[in-house]
Amino acid sequence: MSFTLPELKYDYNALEPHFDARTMEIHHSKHHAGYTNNLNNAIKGTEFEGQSIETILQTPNLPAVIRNNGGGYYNHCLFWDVLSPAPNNGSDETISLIEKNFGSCDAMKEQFSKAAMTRFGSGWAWLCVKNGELSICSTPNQDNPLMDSGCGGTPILCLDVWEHAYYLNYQNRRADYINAFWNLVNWSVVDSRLKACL
Ligand code: MN3
Repeated sequence: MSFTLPELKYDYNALEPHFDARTMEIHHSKHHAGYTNNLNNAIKGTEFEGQSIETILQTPNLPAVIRNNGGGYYNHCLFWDVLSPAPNNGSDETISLIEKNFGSCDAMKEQFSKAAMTRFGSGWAWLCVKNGELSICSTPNQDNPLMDSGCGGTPILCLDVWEHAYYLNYQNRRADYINAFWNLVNWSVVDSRLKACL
């Protein structure tokens, strides 16, 4: 049994003008496919073969090749899932937890955007659930909150801030890419992921 590159629920051009088709195609069919293949090759014949991706990522002191490619596999699966060409609003339950933990939805977005903006080099920004509360963090490279270095929460929303995610369309303007992301969030997926953690 091995990991499979998930098919997107939308076309490569469906997220335009916010995320352009060429970036989406390269990001999914080259980068994410690469992480998936490298992960499968790295776990072949090891104790990790047949384990869930969550179990693998929660293993302390993972070999670097499994950490990097396993993170790359998992992080992009979540990323594609929380994007939508027809963005929607969060449920009343999600919104009231955001308001409880951050003061307002705008304050949450501001804190998340800041985490994404201030991540030096390549990495990710995350909205996580831990003990029924929401929190925001960022991780370097393809690390994620599930790993031994992570916040220990379960991620329910993420943003890729590697340059490969935005450079063709936004060049050095990471802030514009982050702002564009908020036009694409599939909050009903975030709602379900949150519900599963409560
Ligand atoms: Mn990426």
